[in-house]
Amino acid sequence: MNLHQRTPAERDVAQLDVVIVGAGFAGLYLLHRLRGLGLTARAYEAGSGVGGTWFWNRYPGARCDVESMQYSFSFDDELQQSWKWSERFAAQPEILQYANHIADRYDLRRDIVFNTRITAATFDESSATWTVTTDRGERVTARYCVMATGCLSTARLPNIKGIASFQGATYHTGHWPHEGVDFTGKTVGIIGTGSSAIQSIPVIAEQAKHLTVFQRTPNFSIPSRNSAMPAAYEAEWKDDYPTRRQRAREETRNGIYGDWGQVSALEVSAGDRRAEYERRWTKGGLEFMYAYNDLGLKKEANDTAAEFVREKIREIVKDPKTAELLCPYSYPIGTKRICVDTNYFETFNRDNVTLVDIRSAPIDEITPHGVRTQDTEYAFDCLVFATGFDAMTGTLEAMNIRGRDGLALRDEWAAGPRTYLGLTVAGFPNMFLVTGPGSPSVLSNMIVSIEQHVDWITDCIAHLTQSGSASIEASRDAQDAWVDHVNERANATLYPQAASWYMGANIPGKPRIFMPYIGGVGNYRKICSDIASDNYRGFAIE
Ligand code: N01
Repeated sequence: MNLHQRTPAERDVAQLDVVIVGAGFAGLYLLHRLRGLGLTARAYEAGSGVGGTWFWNRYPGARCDVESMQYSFSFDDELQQSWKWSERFAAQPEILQYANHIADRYDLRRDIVFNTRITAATFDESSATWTVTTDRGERVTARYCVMATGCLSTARLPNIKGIASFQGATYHTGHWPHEGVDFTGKTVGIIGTGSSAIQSIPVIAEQAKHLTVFQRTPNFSIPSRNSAMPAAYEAEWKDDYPTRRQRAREETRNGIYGDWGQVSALEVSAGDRRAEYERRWTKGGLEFMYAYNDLGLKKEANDTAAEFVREKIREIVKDPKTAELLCPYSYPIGTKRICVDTNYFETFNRDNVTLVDIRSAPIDEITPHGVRTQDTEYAFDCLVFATGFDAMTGTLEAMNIRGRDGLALRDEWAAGPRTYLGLTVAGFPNMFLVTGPGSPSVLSNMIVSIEQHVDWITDCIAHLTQSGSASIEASRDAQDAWVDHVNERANATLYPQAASWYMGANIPGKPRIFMPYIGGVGNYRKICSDIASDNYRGFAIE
């Protein structure tokens, strides 16, 4: 039955076991697992289709920087054996096709309400239930509420004077028009040089009459060396899937099976180190950063990798002044999300591409016709904002989430997010977060982390259902201890040295807290399992 065919009154009284916010990969898998438990669940999705991040981020060049053989579900062997990826790194349309395949294969759409945004969620203590409210004025009540809202789902426009006055077309990479954009013959300005910009700049440059890139902070990027999926490589993976998936889940820092170096960058000779970086640069992809085990920990070790990449930039980019502007110096490599590209630095050798350094001459204003920096005025037909997201907390805080005693999540997190395991929040019984702050989430292969969280949450709900319990809530003490542990692990690394979105530094006024858990997915999985096995240590169950 199509849920929208029900009358408002029928919808108002609907009682579910679980209400899910979001139908990206997390919401889809959760719905599938909950159905398997015989529970009633429904997902609400703001978009008109499934796929979450891959539904919204349709900018030119969008693709995943985790290899396709690994950026995919492992819970169903038939699925992973039968699905065929066409490229080593899948592009957005193919990943979206995969999300749609998941929805169809497991018949999930009948329990997803599309084009509907959850605006509020309120816990009622007397019944231990959540009531969520939609932007269509519907309310639905459920025992449990799971926020499968993604980590990068609130796109952010910069607070630049005059932004609304621009008379040409404007686009945000995270909200790209579904029909695509034809930049042929256009003069285009793009603001931002993060992962989204680094992927889209080479593709837009091929189309546009002229592309001007406004860069505030240069980024480290590694070539992907993407290719059509080699048949032998696919077969090797499919033959060995159980072992590789298990190792990715249990033994790695980030849920990616790969060539992890076991020694310090400082233990080997300069020549050997150079050869190793060269080998990894030639192979392409994120594995460059796995070369040594202390690149994220020791500045001296990190400097060796950073300088190698800067040398590559100087080699690739012909104009020495442009090359130098593209070289990052202000943070250790990897402490802002490392980028993976196809022809990014090469694109600055094109005659129709100009790099503008807005660190030395900031943007003063967006005008009706373009952009005015402190020293120059630029005219454009189109402006692209590749300016990122209010990451990890933005989507949750945009909803009016109220727990015990009317407590608002926004207020609880005013000084930064506080969670127990990144899965739950004290004061918010029966609410779960998938890949929330305080879990490995954005530092990991998201699908590995999503599967782990969804499995943990469904096991927990099964346990509560079987034991006849009505509610589960993290204790403040357990939460405080977890937050301390998350901070302690982060502070032992170089990561807090970067003004990154991991730190909330891209949003004026956002507390500077390193939000994800950097203790590693293998280690984290074990902690979560041990806590569940120990009768849900740190939780009150009633
Ligand atoms: O966003 P970002 P993104 N004036 O926040 C600049 C994932 N992802 O969408 O660094 C001028 O990284 C800002 O400058 P600065 C991935 O996890 C994955 O690119 O703050 N500039 C920066 O250059 C990634 O990390 C994939 O100085 C302004 C840029 O805008 C995350 O999504 C692909 C500005 C924002 O970069 C976010 O990436 C794409 C202002 N007022 C994304 N405000 C893959 O899997 C911001 N900027 C490959």
